[in-house]
Amino acid sequence: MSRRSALIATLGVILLIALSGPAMAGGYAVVHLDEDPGDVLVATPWRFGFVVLQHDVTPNSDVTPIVRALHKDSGDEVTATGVQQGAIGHFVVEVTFPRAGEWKWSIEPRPYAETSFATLTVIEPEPRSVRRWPASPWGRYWLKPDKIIEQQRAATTDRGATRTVAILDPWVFAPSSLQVPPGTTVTWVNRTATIHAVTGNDLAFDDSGPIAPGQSFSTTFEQPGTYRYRCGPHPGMMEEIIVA
Ligand SMILES: [Cu+2]
Repeated sequence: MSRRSALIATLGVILLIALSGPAMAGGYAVVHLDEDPGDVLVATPWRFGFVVLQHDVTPNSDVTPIVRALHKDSGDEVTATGVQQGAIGHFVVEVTFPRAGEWKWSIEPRPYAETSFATLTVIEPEPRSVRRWPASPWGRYWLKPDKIIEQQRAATTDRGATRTVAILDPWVFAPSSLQVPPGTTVTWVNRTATIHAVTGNDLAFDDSGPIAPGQSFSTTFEQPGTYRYRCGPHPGMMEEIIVA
């Protein structure tokens, strides 16, 4: 009898260990887009494909992938459900954005947690009648668009400090809480052998896409506030950036 209860207790402990900590986060899936989004136009269906990989290794069709996009200015939400097509674990979906501007978006391969992607800029289609550049070849030298953008970028990031958050085993962000002045660029470096992602709870937070081992992701925090974030595929990894 005592031997049996000892056995039951042992089994119970094994079960508890199996269900707790990193093992529980072990059930995860990562979404990879077939290709980078490119130019996405407002009010125009955007059809694209993606692959769902269990533990970022094995293609898995046994999920319901929900695409969710939030317009950063208005908070408008668009959702769509992927349909399995082609190889195992491959899905296609069509999304139509009703507004131009920046959309924060992710794909949640239910029952697993989401993979977030870089903020998508949805653009207005260019009117055919308006010509962007003067017909004269000399106009190109006067109006070089790349230079204007570069100058604007330099002006907004010159003052910025840079800080690093390491992603370490056993799947943690270090430091867990980081306080920085406005204008700081924070870089997350994945020093583990597993894919991770930086997914902000706040609409103002520009998410990373999947960050492969050895890769990094940077974003600049302009506005004061507390920005909580998590790892999309492993939502148990959860930390914050305080901009003050
Ligand atoms: Cu992770």
